[in-house]
Amino acid sequence: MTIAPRHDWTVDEVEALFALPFADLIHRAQTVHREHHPANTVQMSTLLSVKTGACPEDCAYCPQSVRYDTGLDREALMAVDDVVTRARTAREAGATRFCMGAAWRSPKKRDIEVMSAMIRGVRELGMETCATLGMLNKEQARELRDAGLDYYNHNIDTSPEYYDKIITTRDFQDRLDTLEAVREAGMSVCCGGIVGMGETVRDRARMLQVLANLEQHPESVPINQLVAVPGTPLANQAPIDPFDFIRTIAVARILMPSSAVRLSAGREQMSDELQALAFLAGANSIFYGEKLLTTGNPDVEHDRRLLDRLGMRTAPGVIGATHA
Ligand code: SAM
Ligand code: DTB
Ligand code: SF4
Repeated sequence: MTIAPRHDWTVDEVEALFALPFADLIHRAQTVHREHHPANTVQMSTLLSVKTGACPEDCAYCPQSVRYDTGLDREALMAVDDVVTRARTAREAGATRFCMGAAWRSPKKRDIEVMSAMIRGVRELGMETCATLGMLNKEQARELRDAGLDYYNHNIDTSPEYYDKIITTRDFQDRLDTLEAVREAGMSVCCGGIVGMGETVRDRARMLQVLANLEQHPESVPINQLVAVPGTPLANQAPIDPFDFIRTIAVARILMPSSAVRLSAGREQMSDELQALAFLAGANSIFYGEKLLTTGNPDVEHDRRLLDRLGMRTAPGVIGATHA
């Protein structure tokens, strides 16, 4: 029997899921997964950083903040044609969604115009479109929607309680306001977070509780493992226990049964076996392509081989899922 998704989780209930014996948690997550999704199927998104570095925000994990010396070369907003060419290559490699990321606190008027042209160009290729451009107001969200943007990525990143240990240039409510603007415009929401930043299990539970208790679950929930980049304040952060990472995926799957749970940043640092466990725990989406935004990702041949070895196939994209 399929139980209707809940939006009233308490943090204690969520923490209790984290505390289950590992096998019990994975079994429960895989059971929920099969009730709501085709088994052995993974959705593939390719990322491109269309504007890189020099971001005024101070996110402690991010190599693109202007405040940290990470040796990253800044790049201005890319030309529309170049972005569309990259999207075509991603489509030919097998990606169904193309996600354009920009290191902005929030886009300016002219940025929205250029992004709109990019979105139109990518959508003409028959790909789903996603963008992550920082904070949006309602009007900006509507403009992007009108250009054909299917998904907007905007992560809450961590718990409300831990947020100011990671970012001081905005607050948690700013994130929620943008998510509301995206929803109101009628786009699909891609929203998740990062684990391995020194947060407690309760912080992880709170982060997932906030996502699960939104009026509507995000259609995509990226779970990133911190990529500890030299030069950032989190450069020397001790890595998370891999089983705790998998637990986070499993709890996300149980709380948000119909959402795509994306095994996101950090895959390059993971063994094939750990990634297989993540799929078993209910992950059914990945970032595909040799680069995330500025850091590495497994190469395409390796991922194809991994999916083959696991008997997994790729999911077709569904353009315009939430707006015609
Ligand atoms: N500037 C926009 C924003 O912050 O919303 C969009 C781009 S930002 C790079 C997108 C997301 O990438 C962040 O919210 C964070 O979750 C993730 N991210 C950035 N650096 C990361 C890192 N070193 N490890 C894991 N995830 C990271
Ligand atoms: C998300 O949750 N993870 C992606 C995407 N959304 C934009 C970004 C990961 C970035 C990892 C660090 C980098 O490559 O700069
Ligand atoms: Fe800027 Fe986004 Fe990086 Fe924060 S995560 S520093 S907002 S690019």
